Parts: sequence; C-alpha cells; structure tokens
Amino acid sequence: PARLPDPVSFSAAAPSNIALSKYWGKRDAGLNLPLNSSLSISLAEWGTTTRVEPARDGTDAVWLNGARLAPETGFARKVVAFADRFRRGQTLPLHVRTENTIPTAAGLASSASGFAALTRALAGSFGLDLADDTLSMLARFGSGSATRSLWHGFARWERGTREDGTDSFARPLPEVWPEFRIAIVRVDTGPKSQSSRDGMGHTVATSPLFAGWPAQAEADCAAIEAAIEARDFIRLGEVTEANALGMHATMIAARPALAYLKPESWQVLDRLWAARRDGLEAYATMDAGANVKLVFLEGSTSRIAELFPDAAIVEPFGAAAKFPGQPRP
Ligand code: 2P0
Repeated sequence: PARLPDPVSFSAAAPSNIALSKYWGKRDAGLNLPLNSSLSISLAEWGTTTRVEPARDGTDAVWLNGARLAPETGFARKVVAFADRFRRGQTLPLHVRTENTIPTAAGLASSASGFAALTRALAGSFGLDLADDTLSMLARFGSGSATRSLWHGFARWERGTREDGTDSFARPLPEVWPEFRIAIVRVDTGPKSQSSRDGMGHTVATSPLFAGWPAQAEADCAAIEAAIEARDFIRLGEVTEANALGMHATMIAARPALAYLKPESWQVLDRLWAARRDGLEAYATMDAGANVKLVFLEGSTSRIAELFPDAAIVEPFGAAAKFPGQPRP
C-alpha cells in the first residue's frame, strides 16, 4: 500500500443511536457482516468525541474520559487494533482521546458512537478523503451498530449480499422529523450480563426461534422506512415495539436463555401499555440491556414526563443535531 502521510491532530464527534429495527446476528464474524438490515435514529448530543494525534513519545496510548487506560484493557486493545486497519503495518504511533458525552446514568452502550467518531478522527488524521459509504464500512469493523452512527437523524444499515462485505454499510435517510422524541427510562442497576457480540452468537447458535428472525427483521426495516416516509407515527411505533420484543423472544428461547430484560423493564412496559389504552401514542424498544427507550412525538412529552419522571428526553432533530457535511433535503 502507498505510504500514508504523517498523522495530524484531528477531532471528530459522532452521536449514539437506537435501532428501531434491530441488528441481531452475524453471517460473518470476521468481517462483522449482519444477517439482516437495521434502521436507527441517532441521539443528537449524546455520543462521543474522539481526538487522534501523533504520539510524540512514540507509543500508542488511549484515554477514556480523561483517564489513560492500561494497554491491556479491552477497550484500549480494540482501539489500537482498529487504528491498525488504517496504518496497515506502518509505524505511526497514535494518542487517542475519547470523551463520551452520554451521561453515565443513562446506562447506554457507547461502542456505536465510539467507533463512528474514531473512524472519522482516524480518516481526518491521515488526511483520507473517504466517501460516506467507505467510512460506514470501516466503522463496521469496530462495531456493527457504529455503521449507523456516522450521521444524525435516521440511518439504515443495508445487510448487503456480497461475501466480501463491500455492500454492507449504512446510509442516512433524508427525512427530517422535528417532532420525533426518544425517552430513555433507566432501569438497569447491575453490570451487563453478556456482550452483544457473545449474546448474538449464542442466540444464532442455539435459539430455535432465531430461524424466523432475519426475514421478519428485513420486513420490519422496510415497514419502518415506509412509515417514516409517510410520517405514519403509529405504524412506526407498532413495528418498532414488535421488532424489539421479537428480538428479545429469540434471546429468551436461546439455550441457556439470554435474558437482558429485568422485572423493572416489564413494569415500565406495563405502565406504558396501560397509558396507551388511555390514548397515549408512545412505543418501547429495548436493546442488549434492561433499559427501556420510548419513541413518541413532541405532543406527548408532558404525559411521558409524568409517567416516567426520571426519564431523559432526547430531541434527535434538535439544535444539537448539527449535520456537518450531511446533505439535507
Ligand atoms: C442494534 N444491538 O441494532 C442491536 C440491538 C444491540 C441490540 O447493535 O458485535 O455492539 O460490535 O457488531 O454493534 C449492539 O451490538 O455488536 C447492537 P458488534 P454491537 O443496535
């Protein structure tokens, strides 16, 4: 490969994202290729800022929220291995400083925004003028969900069909929906039971309910995309909630069972469903953890705040969701 230019200091930010139609299951663990497409909404100011700079001391090092990590920690190793994909054998030691802007109390994973920000920062540091498709594909090697975190707003990660993964990347959807809201209802108090990576591997390998998942997830993705285009919020919410519960059903059927949801998660769902019978238009989605995220429109905000007073509310198309370089309609 051509000799890379010396890296320069470069900072980049990326938002976290919540999948409305989930990624669960890989067809190739080495290339991080999914069994199904997925579709997400980004979380505006909640995400990661990462700075990459040449290491004047000649040694790779990684900081997380201001603390220098021991080189053998899992996160530091993943970051260095990811940088190696850009360095391709050349000796270009780097300092990588990662700051998560997701409140720790939210209990949200940050690997999606982390690898998206790192991808943009490394590309900038090495002066690589990469197309969006390529950036998303590179982010995929860090974490599948990172493919969708390169942009604000809605993004769809296309499963792709090629064996080499060159058609498996995300693209932003052009739709802007200013009234769209997300509430994060934190119910998780303990440590995460199992990583997504291990959890999806176990589900694919042992769950008798998994066989029906990829086709259903593909159909849900298409239905949610159509609902966004039609501004049909109820349709979007119904498919989003059914998709999340279907994913958790595949996990619960795994042997042994993989149960990310806690009794408190089900209490939140019960309260939501009771409110929905009284006319509230809000729907739930849950990921590889016990927290519950609600999707709703601006007009339901005060009712949501009454029902779930501790929830954090995000405006995905609010002022913090700037769209640098992202074409808008
Ligand atoms: C998602 N999740 O679509 C799904 C729903 C969790 C549940 O993407 O193995 O950290 O690094 O590709 O991206 C979390 O999995 O997994 C995830 P890897 P990742 O948001």
